[in-house]
Amino acid sequence: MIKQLSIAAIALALSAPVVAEKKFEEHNNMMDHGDGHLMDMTGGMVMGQNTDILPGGCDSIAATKEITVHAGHKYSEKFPGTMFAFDVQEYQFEPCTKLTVNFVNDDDVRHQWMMHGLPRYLYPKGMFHLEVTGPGKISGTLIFPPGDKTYLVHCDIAQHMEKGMKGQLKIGKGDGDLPSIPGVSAYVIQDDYSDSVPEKSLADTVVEEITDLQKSVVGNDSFFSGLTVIGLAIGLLVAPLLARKFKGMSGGEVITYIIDLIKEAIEIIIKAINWLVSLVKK
Ligand SMILES: [Cu+2]
Repeated sequence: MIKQLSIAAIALALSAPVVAEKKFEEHNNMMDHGDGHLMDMTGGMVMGQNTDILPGGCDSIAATKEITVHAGHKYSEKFPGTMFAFDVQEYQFEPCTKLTVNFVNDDDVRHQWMMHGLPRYLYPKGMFHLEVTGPGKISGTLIFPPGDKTYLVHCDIAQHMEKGMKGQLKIGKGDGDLPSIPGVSAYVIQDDYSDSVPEKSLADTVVEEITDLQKSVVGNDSFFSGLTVIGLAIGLLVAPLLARKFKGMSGGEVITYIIDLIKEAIEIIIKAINWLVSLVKK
């Protein structure tokens, strides 16, 4: 019985799930669902793939190009306020170019390289889309339409574009810059921190005044801070007075006396603060 139990325990230990880091995956064994839609069971997807149909207005394929695009958190480091980015924010190609995009996800989350505004008769939903979940690589091909136009490329996962994962792809001369492309064009909504600087509080004002006072009394490079010096001076003056006062008093009397003293001290401090504030406001 004991032997059986120990075998069961060993079996349980061996079957315990091991949390392994996800390995880089080449998504090159895709199921073809037709209409340029390919996907696999491990988070790889291509939509709008077109390797051979010439868009209307293109006499022939003008050029055949290939690029590798990286997506990852680390590429956002050069753009303050962002969290995600592609390694490159701007691309330019001749009209009617056949482009193969190798999309590499350097993060452990899901990323996309999605291009919008393509002719819908050729690209379902006007879109060319590459997607990889976790570290990996996927490739897709499309043929650009003719004409000068600027296309948005972005990651459509919630908040990834807003946090920096977007770029622009110009066909020909393009037709202007899109807004909020990190490092390329101005943000539509610029971060504004001007209201977040808190107004000076009364306590800050008092501390500043006291510090100034200390500097004028003790100087800046004194070993003792001004406050220490003031504290020591008060202590030296008050201690012998108190010692004389407490002679012959009962414990209760001493406590009552100290509380009265503290009350008086607080009143004096409040008066001093009011005076300092009135000085500042002048
Ligand atoms: Cu993303």
